[in-house]
Amino acid sequence: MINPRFEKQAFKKEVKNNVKTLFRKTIEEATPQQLFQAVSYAVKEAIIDDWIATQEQYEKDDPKMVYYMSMEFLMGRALGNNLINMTAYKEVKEALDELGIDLNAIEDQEPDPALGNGGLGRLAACFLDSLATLGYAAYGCGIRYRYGMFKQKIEDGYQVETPDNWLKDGNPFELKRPEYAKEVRFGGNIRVEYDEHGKTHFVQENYESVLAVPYDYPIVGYNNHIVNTLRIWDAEPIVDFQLDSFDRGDYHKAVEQQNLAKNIVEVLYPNDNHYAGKELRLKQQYFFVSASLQAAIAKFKKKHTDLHELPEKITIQMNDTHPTVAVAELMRILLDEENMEWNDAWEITTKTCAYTNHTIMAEALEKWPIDLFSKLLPRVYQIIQEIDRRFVIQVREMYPGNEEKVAKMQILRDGQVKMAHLAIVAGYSVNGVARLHTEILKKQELRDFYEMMPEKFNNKTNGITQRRFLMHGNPLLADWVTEKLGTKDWITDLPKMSGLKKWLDDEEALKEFMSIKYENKVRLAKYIKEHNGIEVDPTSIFDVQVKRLHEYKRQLLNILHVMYLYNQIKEHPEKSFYPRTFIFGAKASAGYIRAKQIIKLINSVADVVNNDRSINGKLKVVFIEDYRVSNAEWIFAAADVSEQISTASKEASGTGNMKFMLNGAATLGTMDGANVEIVEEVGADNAFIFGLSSDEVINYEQNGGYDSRQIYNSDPELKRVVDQLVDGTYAQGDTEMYRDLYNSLLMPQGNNQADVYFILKDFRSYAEAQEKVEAAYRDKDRWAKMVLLNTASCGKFSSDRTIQEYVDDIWKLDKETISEEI
Ligand code: 26Q
Repeated sequence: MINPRFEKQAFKKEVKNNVKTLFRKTIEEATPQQLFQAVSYAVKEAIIDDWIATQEQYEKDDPKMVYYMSMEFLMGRALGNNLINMTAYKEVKEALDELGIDLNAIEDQEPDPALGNGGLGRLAACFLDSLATLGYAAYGCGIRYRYGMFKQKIEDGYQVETPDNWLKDGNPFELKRPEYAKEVRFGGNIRVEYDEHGKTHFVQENYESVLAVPYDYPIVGYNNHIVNTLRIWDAEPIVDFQLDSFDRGDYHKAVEQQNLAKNIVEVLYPNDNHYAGKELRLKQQYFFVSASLQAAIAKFKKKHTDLHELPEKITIQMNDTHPTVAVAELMRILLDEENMEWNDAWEITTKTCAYTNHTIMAEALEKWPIDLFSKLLPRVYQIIQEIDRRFVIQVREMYPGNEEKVAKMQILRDGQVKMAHLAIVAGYSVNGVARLHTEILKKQELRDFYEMMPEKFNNKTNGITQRRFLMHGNPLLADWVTEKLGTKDWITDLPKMSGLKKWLDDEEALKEFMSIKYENKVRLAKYIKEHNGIEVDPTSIFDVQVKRLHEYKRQLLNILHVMYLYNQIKEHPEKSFYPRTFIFGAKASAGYIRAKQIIKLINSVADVVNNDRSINGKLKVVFIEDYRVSNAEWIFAAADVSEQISTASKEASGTGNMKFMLNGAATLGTMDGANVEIVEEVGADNAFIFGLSSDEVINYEQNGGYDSRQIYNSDPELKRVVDQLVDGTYAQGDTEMYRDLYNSLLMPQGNNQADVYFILKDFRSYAEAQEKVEAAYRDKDRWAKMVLLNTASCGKFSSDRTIQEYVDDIWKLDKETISEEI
């Protein structure tokens, strides 16, 4: 049944009216941005009804809820996605057509909400979509950064960051909720008081504080009238600068609080998989965690009097260690504000909090200097000391005389607060994000904890939402899938995709599948022409690597191979070579120099290769500027080859790999992260696997690395490529521009041998896998089957499956349904 608000005449009227009341304009006079606003407010009208009904139903049923705490939510644009989940996309498109408005152009007016870096933030967004779609009560809790992930410009081949002022035109989907504001306190000192019963109380004095003000975003479930909430917090000064303080002579305090409030939520840290021990980052963490917990407890207390029941009604999932201060803050609230005893508070906390690990990269582990931590959060620090003291007693009981264990496992050690240790000790569940990753955690990184508390450890292989990454990003394929399966079930039940296997031997179907891929390549080629000015051939192989730029992800391996191919083509012009387009998209953290050099190198190679007439356009290299959720949707749809080439053991899961698979691309990858499970689903013959295994990598690492010089000296073609980094070929004669990259491959790195990411070691095996890709692609029939089989085998990788596993094994939530009539 269609929602009456989306009924064509009614919807058109609403849009017209919105343009009038918001902007005093007619449709014809309004700018595209104004039309976006007017359409979005009309959509929000419809969402609000369901939102209210959902929240009333939750109020009535009182289901157990999950609070998904995350520093990042990489949501992507809301308008198109909301229309899809309300099942109103086509109706609205038609209604707007009748008004002479192009929905796609309107969607393009929406700034991409980029409150996240990459995989971890996008995973949080997919999880919210799945939670609402499956009918589970959930809150996303995060920060309303004034500036999200920076916008990337490429100037002269270099990355230049510009601020992402995503709120400048206002956000039609958000709802400010000042009535739920909470105070959050920082710093000062703790005074101990005793009451008349001799009980101790801890009072924070001389603190600074800010007001956390929530903004709610609707999270629309697919076709089920459920609307959950993403609650992100803004900071405001508590004292009103202009009215009170000046008069009261409190001018300095007022300015300070104003600054504190402004600074806290100013900007997302653009580090991905890298820890920076900045005080402001810790302030951000405590700020949103404290506000979210206060709100959660207040909500619980509206219905319940006994806090011992808290774990039956709420569960808190910590997205990596970033919100781990939650365990101590929950203890603080229970002890100091609710006057509970330690043992009771601890039991409640350890039944409520759970932790997801997203990385084994040592440089990403959060370890806060005790000095900084205890000054900023004095009471929370005292509580962590007590947690640590009791934990050490436990370790000593279990491993008498083994002080080495204590040293390895302690929360407070070497002048640091080790957040992962705190999360594991206080959490009731610890999970990794792909099978291999969880095994590595258990056997290596977190081995001591696993041995002491094996029952906490479990795996939850990541997933992605097919609503955004197929329905919205690739409507042609989505419609084709529905037609071939004869049902839309796959939209909420992705394993149904396996039904496509019956078309594997149907030539007509294969042709249709490939012509949809072709259309999507044409669409991307147009985008590339518009944004990069580069002409690419949609009949060439689109070989794509899009993800954050990081050494372990090995974009350098990819571009070195492009340099190698270029040499081959130049040297053997007679050899047949299937035309290829290598597409990159990646942001480098602003301070990550080597990552930025790799971006420059890719652009330099692109310049040389794309402008060399002698190779007849056989090879093209494109660096897509400002890779983000909105252009990602188009890129996945257009890819033939999915580059997933991290050093084995380093990529916890990867989720881009799943988005490519869903859209009918073949994986070219190492046996790392979720690639292992992708190959398991699609079969080894339908993927291109190369390189060292994670065991081999770990083994080398434990023995100080490997000798990259030996490979360099014994493989002349590879040597030539590496030397081209410093012979000026790609630097207009400058031999120093890429010296550091060259050194990284051949010179010892600190205490390690050279090439810590095994690029030269894996090069030959990568080049061979690339040859197999080319051979497979030439055989049109074989290729079509292979990529259709990829789409047909992607069922496991829906975030719906992942969320159901979290619910069954960790969260134990109650399922909710909302009736049709509203
Ligand atoms: C930590 C401290 C201070 C500043 C920043 C950070 C920080 C920020 C972001 C540390 C790590 C991240 C992001 C990590 C991340 O995105 N990890 C990815 O998570 C995905 C979802 O599970 C996996 O698929 C990827 O394999 C993993 O790299």
